Amino acid sequence: MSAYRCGTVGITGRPNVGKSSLINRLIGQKLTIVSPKAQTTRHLVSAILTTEDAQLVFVDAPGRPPRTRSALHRMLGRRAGQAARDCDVALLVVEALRLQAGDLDAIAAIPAAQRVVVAVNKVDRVRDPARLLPFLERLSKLRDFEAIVPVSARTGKNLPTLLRVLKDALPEGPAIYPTDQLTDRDERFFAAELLREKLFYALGEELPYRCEVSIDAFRMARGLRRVDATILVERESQKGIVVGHGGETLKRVARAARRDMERLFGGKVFLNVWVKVRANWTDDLRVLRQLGYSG
Ligand SMILES: Nc1nc2c(ncn2[C@@H]2O[C@H](COP(=O)(O)OP(=O)(O)OP(=O)(O)O)[C@@H](O)[C@H]2O)c(=O)[nH]1
Ligand SMILES: [Mg+2]
Repeated sequence: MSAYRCGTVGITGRPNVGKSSLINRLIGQKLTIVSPKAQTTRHLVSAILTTEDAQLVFVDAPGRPPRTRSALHRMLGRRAGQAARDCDVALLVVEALRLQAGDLDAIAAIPAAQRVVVAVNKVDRVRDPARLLPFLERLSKLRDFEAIVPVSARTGKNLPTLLRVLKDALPEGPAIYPTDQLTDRDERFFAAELLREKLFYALGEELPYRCEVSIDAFRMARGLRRVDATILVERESQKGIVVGHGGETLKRVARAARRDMERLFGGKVFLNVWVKVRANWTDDLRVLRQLGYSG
């Protein structure tokens, strides 16, 4: 029998290529939030996959923001590169047939000595398979990769191959997390993230980037989780949009978030949500630190 392997897999790639979707599909649980909009992920989240012969610790990370606009963007930019630096193997995610400047930036930010596996995601969208081979060839010239695997987070195509390649690239060693542990984050963190994800779906193009969620209280009482959350926005007018006509938008967002929390936590949740204005929170270092953005 081959030796047990264990290590960290740091995700990198431009925004919206499906990094978080891929992790969720590999783990088989929604641990990291996903949306059709770029820059959904803001935090480093570990998702742990334990199998009979290996433990893989996937570290999800934000895609590299295109421009350095606010203090929040600068922090996200630092996190984008960090996961691929501080890991045993980097997993670069690109979109099939869509190589852009952001992909090249992500590749350039990976240290030369780092092992890199490439997942060419969203192959379910490729209409003409003949175009895939030249694309893979073009990719292979960009850097010395351990492997390039065409996959689909949506259909699950080729994910067993991707897992095998990643396992082979990990060092030998015993599991570092208990075998039933799925993540390094607590329920409080997921409560905030799931609520933030619903804002990405409910609000227009710009507003999700002006919103953040903080959890004011998280208590367990007689089998019920009571969660008090605040959605921060930057302006009074934004608060109006988040609350919506007759409070409809906020109600819808809270209901969807509560359902996801109940699914993830496996129990009933009572969720209270407020909306507060914190002018310029995306540029306020003190507020950003309170929200868990550091460095
Ligand atoms: N068709 C198709 N869509 C996918 C696939 N994987 C992800 N998507 C979609 O791509 C969009 C972005 O997915 P995310 O997982 O949030 O992407 P990300 O790279 O984590 O994005 P950021 O966190 O913003 O950097 C979502 O709408 C997903 O449903 C796939 O294999 N096929
Ligand atoms: Mg993401």
